Amino acid sequence: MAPIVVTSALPYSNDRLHLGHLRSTYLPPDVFVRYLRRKGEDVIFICATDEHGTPIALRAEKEHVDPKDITDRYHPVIKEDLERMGCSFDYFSRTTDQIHYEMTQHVFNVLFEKGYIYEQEIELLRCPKCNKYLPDRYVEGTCPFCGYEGARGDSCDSCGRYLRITELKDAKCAICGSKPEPTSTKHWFFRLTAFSDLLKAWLEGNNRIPENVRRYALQWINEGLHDWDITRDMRWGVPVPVEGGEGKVVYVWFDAPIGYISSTRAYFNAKGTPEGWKRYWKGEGKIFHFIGKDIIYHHAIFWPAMLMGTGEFNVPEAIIAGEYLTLEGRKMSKSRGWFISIENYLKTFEADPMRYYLISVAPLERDADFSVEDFVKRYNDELADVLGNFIHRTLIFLERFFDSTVPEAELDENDVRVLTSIEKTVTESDSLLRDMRFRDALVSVMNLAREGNRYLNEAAPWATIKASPQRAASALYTSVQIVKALGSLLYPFLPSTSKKIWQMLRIESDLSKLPWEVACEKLPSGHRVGKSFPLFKKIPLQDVQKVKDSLLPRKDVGERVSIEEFKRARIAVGEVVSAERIKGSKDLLHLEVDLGEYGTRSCVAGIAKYYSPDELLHKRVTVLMNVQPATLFGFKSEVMILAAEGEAKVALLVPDRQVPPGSQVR
Ligand code: B3M
Ligand code: ZN
Repeated sequence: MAPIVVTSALPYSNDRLHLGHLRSTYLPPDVFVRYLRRKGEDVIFICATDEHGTPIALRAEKEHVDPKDITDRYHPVIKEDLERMGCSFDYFSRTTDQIHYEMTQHVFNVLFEKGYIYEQEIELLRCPKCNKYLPDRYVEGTCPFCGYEGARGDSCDSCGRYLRITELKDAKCAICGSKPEPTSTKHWFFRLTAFSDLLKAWLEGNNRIPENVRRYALQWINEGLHDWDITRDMRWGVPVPVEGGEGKVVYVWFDAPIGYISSTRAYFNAKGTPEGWKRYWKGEGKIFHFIGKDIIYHHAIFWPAMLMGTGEFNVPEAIIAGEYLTLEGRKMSKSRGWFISIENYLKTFEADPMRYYLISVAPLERDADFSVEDFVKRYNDELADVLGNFIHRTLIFLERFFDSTVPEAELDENDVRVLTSIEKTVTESDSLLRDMRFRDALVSVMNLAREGNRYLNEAAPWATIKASPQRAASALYTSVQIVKALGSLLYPFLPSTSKKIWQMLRIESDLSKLPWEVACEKLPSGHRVGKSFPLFKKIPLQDVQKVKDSLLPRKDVGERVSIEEFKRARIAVGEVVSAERIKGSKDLLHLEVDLGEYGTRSCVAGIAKYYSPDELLHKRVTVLMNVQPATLFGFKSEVMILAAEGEAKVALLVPDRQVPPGSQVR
């Protein structure tokens, strides 16, 4: 059995995590690892906080604190959030640990000695006003590949490409906004170009690498790789360990993935077996990385090349990149406040319902959406009705008719058939989990609960208990075996629910250590089970709004205005009496608006893409009458027409009853 190390991407230690992170990077490997442990595999689950890099340094500079103060603040809360969600890391360290510095410098030195790292004078950017070099995120500008205007000095958030700082167009200093000046300085480069063929062969020859990762990575290789600048002129980071490197550190994306190894080492040091880590990273060891899709480049290109270059480590067995999660149909955005943090979610719910939702909503390689209504629906229909209700009914009837004791059974054909479906589910979920098809595996287990419900409804022990107590006994014997199987099989997905089921059944053994196949072992007749308690309390539909209020972010409405201030804006209903396109403009229409006692006013409106002149004629609309007038394309614009804008659509505000032109909005 080959040793397996599973990792989650290392979160930057300057922010708490949200549902998007959970979905792509933290829950799937946890499911995988919990399953592998039950299969008796020699597996470890490793993570750490990523504590270097310019975002942290930049923020420290703005807050006038040491970068370490910031990472000290976030490390414990990030770890706690993940642990409360059930992520069962064997070790969660930090890239500021001493051992990480040693490991990073070791890798640097080995690559340097092998000629894969070389020195070069290069042109970099320096801010004349701040009087310093501007590494990575200290510079903002336009992406030369996709034209995105918010690209940073090291990468483009829009197309996901890695950038060299001098490739950025219209560069600006992120601190003061000045135009930086090119200056020359000495840096170290990783000879990435030497690995094109090896990377290609590795990507093409490994069928455990999912298609999305392979496709992106091969596309980048085919576009041509560039050697990679792996040092920075700044103090925060791992010092460059070779001569002439004083005052420089290695780039955060060079040291961060090495954190996977150094955290493994820290784990074995803590266990008192410092050599133990080697088993996972060398020889037979297999490496699985779970990441978000925005960092495929770093994991499928840089990192394997670094590993290959050292000649000391294995290359990853698989890199699994979860696609995006949207929130209520809109892209999640940290900067716009549109996300649900783990911290906030856990104020209202336990971990398992979200684990269930995020794993079952869609396979990892597809985009998915979190919506509160869908969450409540699945919670009620699937967790409460299908799963909870089946278990509850089984235990209640056992209590009522058989004093909470598993009865003796005389199985008929139907009972046997149902019991066989336990074995079928055990085998099916086993192979799906091995293939990392987490959603399908969960669906398979939930189908067993569905089957249990159907069976119980048909067998109806509450109806047969009088006339045919043996039938009722066999039905409840069969049902409780399904309950037990569910308790066991749900463990990778819903660990605390599993534990509760075990408790209800009064099974003493530690689920995390039981073989996967334990689901097939029958609870013996005569075993006394405990009392049923609700696993998932149904959410009444009238409470959906409350759930929304507690989970969804509410954007700040901005500066408040007084009624008096608002009244200065004179808004009135008007009727469009003429409408025409403006020659030479795709966006503008010229309108004449009848405003009753205020007369007819001319208006230039940027709505030509959304409304035709015909549609507008005789429409009652609302306008701001006392806006500062302007002239556009030779037309006077005296009033401004009011419209709402959302999701690339524009809608005019119209009164919903007839009121005469000139009626004021107050
Ligand atoms: N710290 C977080 C990210 O870009 C970054 C991951 C490092 S993994 C070695 O999502
Ligand atoms: Zn500046």
